[in-house]
Amino acid sequence: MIKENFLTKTLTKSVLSRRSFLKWSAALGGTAALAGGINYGLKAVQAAAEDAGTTGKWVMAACWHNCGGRCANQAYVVDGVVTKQKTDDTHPDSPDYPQQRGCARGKSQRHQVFGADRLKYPMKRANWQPGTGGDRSLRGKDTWVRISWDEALTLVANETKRIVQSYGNKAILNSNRLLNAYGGGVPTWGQISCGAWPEPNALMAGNLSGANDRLDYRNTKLLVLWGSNPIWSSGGDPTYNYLQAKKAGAKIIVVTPQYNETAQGLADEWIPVRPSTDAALLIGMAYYMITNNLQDQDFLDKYTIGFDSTHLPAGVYYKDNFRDYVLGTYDGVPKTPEWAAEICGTNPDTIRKFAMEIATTKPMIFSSSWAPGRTALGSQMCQAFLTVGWMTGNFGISGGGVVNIGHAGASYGGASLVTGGGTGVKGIANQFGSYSIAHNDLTRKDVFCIVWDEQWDAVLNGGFMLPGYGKQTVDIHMIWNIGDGSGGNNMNQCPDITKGIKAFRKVEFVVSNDIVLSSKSKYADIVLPVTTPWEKEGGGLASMGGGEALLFYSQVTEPLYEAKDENWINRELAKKLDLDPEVIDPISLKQQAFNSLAGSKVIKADASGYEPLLTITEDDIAKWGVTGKPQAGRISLVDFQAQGVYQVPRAPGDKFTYINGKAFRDDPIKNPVKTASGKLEIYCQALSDQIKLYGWTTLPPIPQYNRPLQGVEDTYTDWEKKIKGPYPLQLLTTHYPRRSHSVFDNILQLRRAFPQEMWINTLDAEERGIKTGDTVLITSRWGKVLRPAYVTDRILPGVVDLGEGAWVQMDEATGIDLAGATNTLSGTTPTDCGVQPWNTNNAQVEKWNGEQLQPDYTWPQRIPIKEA
Ligand SMILES: Nc1nc2c(c(=O)[nH]1)N[C@H]1C(S)=C(S)[C@@H](COP(=O)(O)OP(=O)(O)OC[C@H]3O[C@@H](n4cnc5c(=O)[nH]c(N)nc54)[C@H](O)[C@@H]3O)O[C@H]1N2
Ligand SMILES: Nc1nc2c(c(=O)[nH]1)N[C@H]1C(S)=C(S)[C@@H](COP(=O)(O)OP(=O)(O)OC[C@H]3O[C@@H](n4cnc5c(=O)[nH]c(N)nc54)[C@H](O)[C@@H]3O)O[C@H]1N2
Ligand SMILES: [Mo]
Repeated sequence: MIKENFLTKTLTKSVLSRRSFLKWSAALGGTAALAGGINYGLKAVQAAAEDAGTTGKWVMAACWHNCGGRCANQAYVVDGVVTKQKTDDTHPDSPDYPQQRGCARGKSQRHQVFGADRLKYPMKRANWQPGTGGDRSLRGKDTWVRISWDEALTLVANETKRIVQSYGNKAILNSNRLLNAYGGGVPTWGQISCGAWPEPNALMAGNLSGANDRLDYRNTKLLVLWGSNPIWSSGGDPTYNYLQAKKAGAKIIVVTPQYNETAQGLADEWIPVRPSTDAALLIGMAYYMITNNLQDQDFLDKYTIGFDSTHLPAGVYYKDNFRDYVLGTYDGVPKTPEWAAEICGTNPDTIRKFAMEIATTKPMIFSSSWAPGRTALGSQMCQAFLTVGWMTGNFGISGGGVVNIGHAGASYGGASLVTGGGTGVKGIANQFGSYSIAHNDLTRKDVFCIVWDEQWDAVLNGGFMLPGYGKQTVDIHMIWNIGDGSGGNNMNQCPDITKGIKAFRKVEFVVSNDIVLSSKSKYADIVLPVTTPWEKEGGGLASMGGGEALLFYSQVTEPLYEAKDENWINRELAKKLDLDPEVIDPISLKQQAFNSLAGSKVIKADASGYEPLLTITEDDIAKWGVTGKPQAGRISLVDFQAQGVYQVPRAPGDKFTYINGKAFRDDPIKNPVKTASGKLEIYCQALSDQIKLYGWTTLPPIPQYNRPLQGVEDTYTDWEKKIKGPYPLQLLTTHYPRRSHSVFDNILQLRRAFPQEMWINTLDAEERGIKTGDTVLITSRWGKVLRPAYVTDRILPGVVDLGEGAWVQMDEATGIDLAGATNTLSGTTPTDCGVQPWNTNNAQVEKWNGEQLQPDYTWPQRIPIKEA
């Protein structure tokens, strides 16, 4: 499949001039053996290096992707190439003082950095023309032409100038530091990750929905992990920390639509629930608690508002309280476990037993991940979850907690014990501002940005909705996918890839920087190859272990091929755009790394404050070749660099032990929660107002279950009579161990270890004549994908699951994505405060009678093919 590719030329022209490559080339029998890439087999390179008697060295290396872990990743470097990897062995492992161990992805990093499919040169699309874009329909299927950096940057600068002069900065979608200085581009935003959680966390709980210290988890009797799968999706130590709680006697319950790896490997009990129906399950539990008087009424009375008619905020109609909604006092619908079961699918007896258990086991940790909030009307899940948790009174106490935890899972909980300093580089603001994923102030006047669900419609049709300000128009002519670091992959990771491809093919110019031809780059006109953190001068710092440890990673190898760092790209583009390069790129990477080191702080032994982490001498400064002042700290810079990790020693009961919300629990008058009322708000007017202000959906101030768009009800044409519709299944898109989002999906070893398969229940499979391994067609209202099936009883009937992040491989003739990128199936229906409801979707699955898919580890890699 792979014809002549750039790689052959790479090795003969530029890279082979380097000493080490010459050596391997000789050892491997000349360039022919290398035609498959320098990772033609890293094993071969390794063998060659060993044969040649070369000795390498271990260095601490970066693992920079968005999985939530920042684990210790060490690389064995032989002449600039990494031949093997290992993880944290900087100190012996123990539960109190754990190693920061990496996963299969981190340990595959060398296959990414040295992969045959690395972007090697600046390239332009063969049929691209400045001014018009040439034949734009060829984006994504054109051939590529290698060009020089000077040509590439001149073309990018000229197109940017032309588009800004012709249409203004609002004609550019996305921005970065450099473009911000040139007037900016229209930013995109959304609650892509934490779902609906930030607003309920802020407005109901005053952001006191965090976790206790990991060591305190050992004091709990019951740990509920709602919508969580840390074994797959909490990189680093969280699962290990949960395991310590279990060893200390905690019972663990997992509540998810699938019997996931965590339910299997860690939990004592699994409680199944249909996706997007958690609010119903929780309200059914509340009914059992209330009717059996199991709620912690003293806690509710003292610390919360809105639970019953006598504890409502002033002016609120007495009927609008949670208790009466649950009992059905005024609407005539008691929210019994049977009522809940019809929606959420959980057995009513299980609901009762579960409610009894959480209400009567103290202390208990009631913890949810973000996944159940990444749903349509997701806030109602968050409202119900916090409320039912608070009904048990497990707040602000040792061994307890009502917790929403992101992808870090159980870790430190409190403020970081050791932190890196700043780089010294000041940000350059975009004139269009942006909403962030967190709780936003919608009265700001300086914002013009597009929610991710509406970006492709905005490009195609010119319209989108700006929260707080209503319908807006925009006329986009260019997509700016040059990021300052991992800039995101808007083509692959945003809703509706089919529409995304049309949008990319509409504009006059698309530019991208990247390390591989990821989906956003494949559909670009010009791609700029960037260095990975393994190739960057000076190295850098990463916070690990929930802020208990700091990692220093070194430069592993010289920049590969013609890859350049983002700072250099910004600087050179600045010159061509008549901007001052010193403003754009004021501090060298090495100086930036040094500044962060010098500013690193560690908590004092008595926990009274922070002190400098590093002792730095004149000699160090001279060796680094940077400017700086000597300073005294806890350990020497040289030791830190050699060790790669500084971790604060911990032991149960130490001075750093953190209990979330303790001050409020101890004295609610003196230490009110940062909410409108100063209490935990079961009735939260601010939340309801905020959701309404965003403009997409509405929810009442108290937790209720309301029917979401594309929820379980919409799998039926008639929900009352239970007549199934054209999309009779619910589709989950979980975070999958093969990848960090789209990153690593190109690694063949990971493809082989974790196949991109669709989970389907045995009953649903039998009905369709599907067996494990069969190719199936998955269809949603938004698109179609092909994938092999995994038939299992580990997922609820009526639910299917596909891991998110596979690199879309659109078959243009049929419109079917062969790779199974879940965003071919996810639609553009923003909800709540700008949430992308990934886990609320309907699908149909059928056996595919066409050609069966070959395993994707046998597919050709995305290596740019030279123009014919
Ligand atoms: N390997 C890997 N790890 C990752 C990432 C990755 O891409 N790969 N990404 C990282 C990032 S950025 C994030 S945000 C986190 C996400 O981490 P989480 O928010 O925890 O999301 P998931 O891991 O997708 O889902 C966790 C579990 O929730 C269940 N679930 C899904 N929908 C629902 C629902 O409606 N109700 C209930 N009760 N359960 C539901 C799923 O079946 C799954 O078992 O993962 C991080 N970790
Ligand atoms: N259907 C569905 N979609 C989802 C989700 C879901 O659950 N379901 N989850 C959502 C979540 S939680 C998140 S956080 C988002 C993540 O969405 P994104 O942040 O958009 O996804 P990534 O794949 O991490 O994008 C990283 C990009 O940076 C590039 N890159 C990697 N290393 C470097 C580097 O060193 N320098 C530069 N310049 N580029 C680099 C990669 O090639 C890739 O294109 O996805 C969301 N999308
Ligand atoms: Mo995320």
